[in-house]
Amino acid sequence: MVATRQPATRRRRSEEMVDTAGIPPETLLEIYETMCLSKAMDDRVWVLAHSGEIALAVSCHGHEALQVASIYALRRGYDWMVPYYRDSAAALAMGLTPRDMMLAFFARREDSFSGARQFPNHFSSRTLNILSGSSDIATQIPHGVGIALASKMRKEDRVTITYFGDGATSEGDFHEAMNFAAVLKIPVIFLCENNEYAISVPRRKQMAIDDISNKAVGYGMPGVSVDGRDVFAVYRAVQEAAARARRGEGPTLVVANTYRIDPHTSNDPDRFYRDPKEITEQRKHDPVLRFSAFLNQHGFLTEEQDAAIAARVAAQVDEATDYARSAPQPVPEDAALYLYGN
Ligand SMILES: Cc1ncc(C[n+]2csc(CCOP(=O)(O)OP(=O)(O)O)c2C)c(N)n1
Repeated sequence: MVATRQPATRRRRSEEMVDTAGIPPETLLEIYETMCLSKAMDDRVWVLAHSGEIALAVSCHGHEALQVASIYALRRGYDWMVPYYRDSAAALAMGLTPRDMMLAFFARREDSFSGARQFPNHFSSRTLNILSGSSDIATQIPHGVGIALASKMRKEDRVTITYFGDGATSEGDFHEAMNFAAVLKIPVIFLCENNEYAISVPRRKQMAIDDISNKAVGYGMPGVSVDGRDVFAVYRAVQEAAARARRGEGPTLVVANTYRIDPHTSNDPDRFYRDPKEITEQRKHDPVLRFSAFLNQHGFLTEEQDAAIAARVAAQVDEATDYARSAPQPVPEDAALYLYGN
């Protein structure tokens, strides 16, 4: 995953003090591998969509650091994740597998999200605490607040994180959810993935403020704005928001600023609304390459380890693609399943 590799450091970890926000070395590698897996899945799914094998691809390229770091800052398997359609790296970090995802992309009978009923990129898992969502922008935000309210009423110390884009912060659902959560001190983290666009609408045409976290002020909750391409900045902000929520102090708005490198979806002709030079410039800040360079520079990742990760990731994506491609289609007799009570 390293494009222009820094020379591998010869220093041993124990000889230098590197601030990793308390994340142990083996977890750093796990985070990195999940980011690489997400990127490889996005690349594969993009090709499958353009070759007509699957209906649609939605890439989170540029969002990998913020999504994976935010999940690792929580208690996976215990806390709740309420995603939107761009959250595939976060879903992988929660424990979904490439096979789970490919079965849904190919709309196979075995698809565990919905038995091939959902729109692409609408991940869910009962066992991993990932809520199924709809495609309507921002509707998942009040759902996340509702789940977090249930945790509070049950006196559990579970936190819910709900994700959404910059465009979603213009929706009524966002405002109502923020207000309700702040008034009732609900243990929810609002994580805004600011990628500068809502399809073709740039952020400056969407809102008159520069820092989206200022929106928190109007509801009486803390709002923090961080570099969404920096694993550690996001990890710290979410960890603090989660601690606050578990202490009963209520919600936090975390805004992770990044850039959407790929078009909105595989059907989006983005050349009509943004300059390709802008994308070329932003690619230099690719969060996966940035994290790889950090790990390499500080002796957490050797070239051999990086090659092994790339091989594992490629094998997983190949296996998932082959499995889903040849998995059985849904059958007509199942069409009404999950729609009506029996
Ligand atoms: C209520 C609603 N309005 C419009 C749409 C069409 N739509 C789909 S994605 C999208 C842009 C959302 O942008 P943002 O929230 O910034 O997320 P991003 O896709 O950039 O990650 C819009 C307007 C929709 N799905 N739902």
